[in-house]
Amino acid sequence: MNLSKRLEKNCGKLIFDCTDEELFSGILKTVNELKEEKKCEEKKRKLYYISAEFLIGKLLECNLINLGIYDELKKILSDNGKDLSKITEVENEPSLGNGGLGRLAACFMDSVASTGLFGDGVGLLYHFGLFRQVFKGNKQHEEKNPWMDKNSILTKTDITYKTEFKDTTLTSRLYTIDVIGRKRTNKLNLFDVETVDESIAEDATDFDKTDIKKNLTLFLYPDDSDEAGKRLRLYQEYFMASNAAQLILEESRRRGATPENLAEYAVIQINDTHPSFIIPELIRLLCESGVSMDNAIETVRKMCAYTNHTILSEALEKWHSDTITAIVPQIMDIIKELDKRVRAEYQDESLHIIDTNSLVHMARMDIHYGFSVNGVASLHTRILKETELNNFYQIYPEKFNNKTNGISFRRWLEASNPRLDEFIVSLIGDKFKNDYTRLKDLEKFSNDKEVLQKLLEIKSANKVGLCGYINEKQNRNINPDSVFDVQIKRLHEYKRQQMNALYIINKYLDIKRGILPKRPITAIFGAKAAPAYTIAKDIIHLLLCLEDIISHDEHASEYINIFVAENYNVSWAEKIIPAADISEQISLASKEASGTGNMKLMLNGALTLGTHDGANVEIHSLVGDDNIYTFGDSSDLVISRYKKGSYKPSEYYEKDKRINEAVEYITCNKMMETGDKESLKRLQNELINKDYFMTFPDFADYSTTKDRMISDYENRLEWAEKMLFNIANAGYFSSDRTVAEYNKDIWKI
Ligand code: 26Q
Repeated sequence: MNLSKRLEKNCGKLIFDCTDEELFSGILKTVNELKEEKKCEEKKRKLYYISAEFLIGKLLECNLINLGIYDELKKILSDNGKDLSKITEVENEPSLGNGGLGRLAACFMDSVASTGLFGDGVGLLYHFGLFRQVFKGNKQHEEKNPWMDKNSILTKTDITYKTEFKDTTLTSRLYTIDVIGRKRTNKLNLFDVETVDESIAEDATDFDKTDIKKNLTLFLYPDDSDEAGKRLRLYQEYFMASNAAQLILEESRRRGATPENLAEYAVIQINDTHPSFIIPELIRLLCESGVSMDNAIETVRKMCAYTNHTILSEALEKWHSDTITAIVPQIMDIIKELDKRVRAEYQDESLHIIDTNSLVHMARMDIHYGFSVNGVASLHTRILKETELNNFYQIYPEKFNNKTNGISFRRWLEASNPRLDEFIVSLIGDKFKNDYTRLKDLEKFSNDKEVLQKLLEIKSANKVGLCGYINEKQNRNINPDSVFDVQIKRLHEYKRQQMNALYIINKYLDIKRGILPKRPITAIFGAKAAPAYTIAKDIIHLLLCLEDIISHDEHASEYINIFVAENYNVSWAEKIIPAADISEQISLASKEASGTGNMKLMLNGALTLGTHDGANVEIHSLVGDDNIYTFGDSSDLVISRYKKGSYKPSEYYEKDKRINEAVEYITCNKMMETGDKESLKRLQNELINKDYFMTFPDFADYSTTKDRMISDYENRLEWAEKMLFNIANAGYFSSDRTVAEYNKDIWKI
């Protein structure tokens, strides 16, 4: 049946007569039929990617692309006076992730299916996901974020399991989402609690955190949380691990595995330590089925691989053994046994799973009882080996490996920037879609003025598009001819949005003094702060107050503006990234494990303004000195400065005029009238007396580098050439490459 007929059948009437909502359901049905025709046969060995987060974003558009029917459908719709981009708007965005780690899992699922590997994701079905951010009184407020509706992409299965806790036994139900890749269809398996009760959620933070039966899968935890929430997080983690373990055992058994040869049938990638209870849980279940403890441990060790995503030591997960005992005693027994075996071999305290304060170090368990440990960018892996996990590297050098992160080019080029995608295809054909490093072929156009001009035109068109979207969503008028300077990522002090804010204050004050930039600048931010992270919320408040003041300053706002996107999410990213000129990647060196927004922006022709951190280092070596703007202290210097403990921000504040002026502004009269005095004073005090993430030492270099960048922007053709080199060298960051490396070195499926 041809596509147009099929769609009409699925809508139950003529396309011309359908509303966007009706078309959305009809297209969803059509996708479901077509994906059945794609091969998804089972193989012997299967990957299970277990993650507490899958930040998948809206799915329809990418599914159409991967099924190869996007262009045809778009044409059919427009012949009937319908706009596909309006129809895809109908879909709710599932908010099943916090940020980078969750989005990475989603890109990996796309690449696993698109490169034809047999592998599923396993996680939790959060009814409200991460909170929705709303701005009121220049502050962030959190609301719950329902996303499941009748048009849901979820399939309810009849698979249910039991999970035992000390005080209750829960019944789970498995829901699946199809991961429709280029080459095959895999599944995202999300477990829910049968008894969950959405009505107990008053709002995004206020609900009865003790009623586990009703609340376990209501919310995704923000990456920093209060005490009451922490216990619930433990329930979530064990529930996820226990269900994943039961699913893996059942599916493997069905494919012919026995408890003895299980490791030939399944390999598990543990996405950070959140799913780490899978290790003791699998051991426990194998023992229950009659395998000896020794054999169970050896089997599980051959199955599990751990990815580390952070070097912030405060972010490494630890659970008090009393808490684990109180909630899942059967798991604490296994962890004690695992710890005992470590102790028998190593005296060094720092290698033990359970420390002297009875804290269980999840990463240590993963390293001892898994076969692989990987970092997510080369600098990050080096730091893990040399400092953070050096003691483990000494005893298990063979387990350590690097897997530099990547992104799905289907979503972050083809779907979100069709203008650029089409232009690239017109220049070098579409073979690069099988091997994205072939984007390198674009370099031969680096002196072609027509090509460079066209790149600038595409960027302008995308900027105009973003301005329209911003106007529609937040009723702000942005000048599309201004430089779009973009910082979009979770709000965290180490990512240093505050440094960007200080720069903006300096510029604003310069403008008021009559020092005008050649071209207007628009600083675009998108960031959610964890609800319990006070300073992060203070920084959001600072940004919103500045946005408020500057936008009401008729003269200055001709030259500089701030725009903060409300409820920044994947959909926002898809609009902002194609329109960005400058990519702010300004974390304190050594703190950002990798970053993936940096890769998306590079691919879309934004130039990086970045520190020597995370994957910025790799971007730098790919594009060369001429095509990136780097600044700031090296990670080695930063690490040694921490060791010495000698950093005094007040010295910079007193000596450096620009820093002094910007920091003073935070509590000037105008700001005090506009914002919350307590919040602004607290932030100012934090900067002057603590500045834990060392913004001041990097500030002067940041400012001059950014000034140089903005002045270089005026040489439009040279800038376009730099854009071209960035796009041409972004191929390395395809997640198809990343998962191929995981498969070659770790999964072997
Ligand atoms: C932990 C305990 C309790 C509640 C929440 C958490 C929690 C949740 C999420 C801790 C951490 C996270 C998220 C971490 C994260 O997103 N890390 C990012 O991972 C990206 C993918 O590898 C990297 O590119 C980023 O550099 C890294 O910050």
